[in-house]
Amino acid sequence: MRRAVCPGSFDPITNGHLDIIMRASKLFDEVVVAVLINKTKSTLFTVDERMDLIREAVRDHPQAATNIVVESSYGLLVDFCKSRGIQSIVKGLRAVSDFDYELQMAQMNNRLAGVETLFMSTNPQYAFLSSSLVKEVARYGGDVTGLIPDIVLKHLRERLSQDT
Ligand code: COD
Repeated sequence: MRRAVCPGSFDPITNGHLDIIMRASKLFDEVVVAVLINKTKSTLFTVDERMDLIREAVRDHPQAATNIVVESSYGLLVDFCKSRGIQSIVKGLRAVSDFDYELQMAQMNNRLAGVETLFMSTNPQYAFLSSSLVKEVARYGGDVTGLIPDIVLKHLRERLSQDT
């Protein structure tokens, strides 16, 4: 079985993430979306909330795929890959600015465990998109409709209204 992981913080999932996940699901038998836990990073949504939002976003997608599973992991991504028999990591590349760090991580992950990283070019309509920018814009009242799945938009608005 060809299995790949799409790793990230997903705080929260954006349409840029979702586009990569859906495209990866057409290339692999199974795609595991892994929410990586970084205890030094504060997040707006808990790990469980982020996983639920990903599941709902995938379910609501017009091309909903049944070969996408969502899990969480703590520690090295390559250890997660080994424990699940995952041979490939799929990452989205937005711009040259992503490339340096992504290349470093890809080479380190290959050195650590022989896991391959495959890069997919972002859909141009989401090239400027990141979870942090979405949160910042939404926090100050900007409209992020169309940049994140509708279900995420609903939860983001609720969460930010509790924060103020
Ligand atoms: N379009 C396309 N792809 C996108 C977009 C977009 N608009 N936005 C993000 N992406 C893709 C990128 O590939 C990105 O890497 C991925 O989605 C996840 O994005 P984020 O922002 O949710 O997640 P990050 O960047 O915080 O995730 C970093 C990881 C958690 C993947 C990384 O830190 C990691 O692997 N951590 C585990 C610990 C580890 O193994 N460390 C050693 C690494 S060598």
